[in-house]
Amino acid sequence: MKVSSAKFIKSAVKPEQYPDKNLPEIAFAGRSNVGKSSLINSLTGRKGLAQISKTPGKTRLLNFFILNDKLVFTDMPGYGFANVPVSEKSKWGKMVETYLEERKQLKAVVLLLDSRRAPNEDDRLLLDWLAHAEVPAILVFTKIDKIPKTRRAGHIKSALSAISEFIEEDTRPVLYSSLTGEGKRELWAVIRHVTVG
Ligand SMILES: Nc1nc2c(ncn2[C@@H]2O[C@H](COP(=O)(O)OP(=O)(O)O)[C@@H](O)[C@H]2O)c(=O)[nH]1
Ligand SMILES: [Mg+2]
Repeated sequence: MKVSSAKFIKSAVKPEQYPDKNLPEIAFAGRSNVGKSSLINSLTGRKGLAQISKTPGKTRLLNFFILNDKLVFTDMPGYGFANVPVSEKSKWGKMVETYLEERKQLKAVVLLLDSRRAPNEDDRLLLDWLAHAEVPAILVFTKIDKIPKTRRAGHIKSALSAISEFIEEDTRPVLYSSLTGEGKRELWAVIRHVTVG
């Protein structure tokens, strides 16, 4: 998609704070440092867009963006920080679970996984919530430029085996590099597919 405008709308925790736009919505989730901000910036061609989600006070919130006045992106807070207090974790859990269950216009969640690492318990928990809320997951392996082409298939296969109970057997994840732009057309095609109609 050609992004001619991309704007931050607002941050939210609770449903009454979500933007009241009735437009198709795609959310982005993943472990902290997985490359989420880089991917959102790469997809939209806006270097500073996801920086907004890093500003103090916004890092633990749902941050909503609108593209071309017709598609909403939700940047979900990154998970898996070391030393996060239990109370923070449960607040995060409640916010995320509520969003997944209540947001009617949410078409899919793009789950980012680091190509070099095995999915962990936090990734599995999110996949479990997605399944319960019946929200489709779009799997994206980030930082694929760090894996030589000859070793990619093996890496991806073993990563997928760690989450096999949550995915269809024929799942084809998108391999993405925010550095080179690899995977960008493919991910847009998947997003377009889930947001039409
Ligand atoms: N080589 C490579 N590095 C990446 C890629 N995406 C992100 N990074 C780096 O990974 C680090 C974390 O990225 P960031 O987008 O801030 O992750 P976030 O915490 O998930 O938002 C930064 O140093 C990025 O430059 C990628 O596709 N390839
Ligand atoms: Mg970020």
